[in-house]
Amino acid sequence: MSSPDGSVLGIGMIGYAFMGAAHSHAWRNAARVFDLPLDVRMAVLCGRNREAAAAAAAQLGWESVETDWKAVVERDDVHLVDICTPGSSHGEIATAALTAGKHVLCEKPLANTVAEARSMAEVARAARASGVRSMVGFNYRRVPAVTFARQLVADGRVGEIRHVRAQYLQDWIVDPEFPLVWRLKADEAGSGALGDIGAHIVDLTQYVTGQRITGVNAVLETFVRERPLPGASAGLSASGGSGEKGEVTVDDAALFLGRLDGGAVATYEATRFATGRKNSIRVEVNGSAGSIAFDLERLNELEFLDGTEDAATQGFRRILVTEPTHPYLAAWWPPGHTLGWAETFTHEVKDLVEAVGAGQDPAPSFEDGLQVQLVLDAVQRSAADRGCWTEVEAL
Ligand code: SOE
Repeated sequence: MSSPDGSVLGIGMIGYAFMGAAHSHAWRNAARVFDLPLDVRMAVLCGRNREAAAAAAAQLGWESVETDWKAVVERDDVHLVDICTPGSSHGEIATAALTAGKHVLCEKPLANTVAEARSMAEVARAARASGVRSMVGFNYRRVPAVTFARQLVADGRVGEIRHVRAQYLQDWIVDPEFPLVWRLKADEAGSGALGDIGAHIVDLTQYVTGQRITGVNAVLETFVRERPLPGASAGLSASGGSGEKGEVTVDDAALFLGRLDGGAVATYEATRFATGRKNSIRVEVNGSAGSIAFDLERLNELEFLDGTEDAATQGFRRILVTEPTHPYLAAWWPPGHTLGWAETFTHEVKDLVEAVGAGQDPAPSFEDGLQVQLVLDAVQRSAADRGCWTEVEAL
């Protein structure tokens, strides 16, 4: 809900590492760029270590600190809970928050298992009946060029979609001495590259094409099966601790073929072992009337080929997606003054606050998060079955 007079939306954020910092940037800036219907207050940041959480709150702009997430959910000045913790705690926190009547923004993937995601989607559905909103944080939908690509597809500019090609490539664990951080442990992260970054390209491609994956043939690989146990605080650029080793229980790379329900065929590659590729997302869609291609390293651009043009002069054109008529851009800078990665979260917050203010359901919903989880589950089942064709369970 919001404050008693309906004008203030108090935010409580649980977790404050990489994603927490990105979300904080968005909560700080969204109302300064966009004309939001509610007055966003960064009420409280929550972390288990009071001293570290207080330092983070001061740096990131939060008014107060809690060390127990249950206290955040109970606070009267918190109307929306933003979950930036490992996947293993998403279900418990989101369920408690929604049941207490707080709107929820939950980082992706929605959960670690289909069962958890299903239960979260059910709780969200029940909460929705009393005006309580929920959203999953698939931020790459909110790159203006990606949102624009969806519009082009919906307007029929690429025709009937034949091929979807998607890659999410990182390299932060190429070094076998990189420690066993939580993202490499199945009990905390659910899966590895598959859930962490594969989930993004599943959502992104389904969003752009408007089609859903119906089945997959998959391969998962874990190249480095043991890693040094980490020191006290370990993020994406962590170093090893005691010298002792532990088992890596997630995939390092996930590759799969898929069929989409509108007739397209697709290839997906998500890996943390693409040496030299830091955070590279590339998506291409080929249709009967044209093609589009997106590259996150050039996120202000969209490549578009109009196959209906004269063949002699036809070719991919590079559209600079900075015009006021492009998604989100009217509120930003004059044309040509480009945006960055962090703004995807600002757009996420803008869309969420607008939906809450309008009494509408934001997207992607927890059902959308569950549907992505069902795709991840089919990938895991296929890989465990030597890559056999595996249908995605229905919602
Ligand atoms: C780590 O791989 C990570 O922080 C992901 O968890 C994010 O979702 C992605 O956007 C950047 O990389």
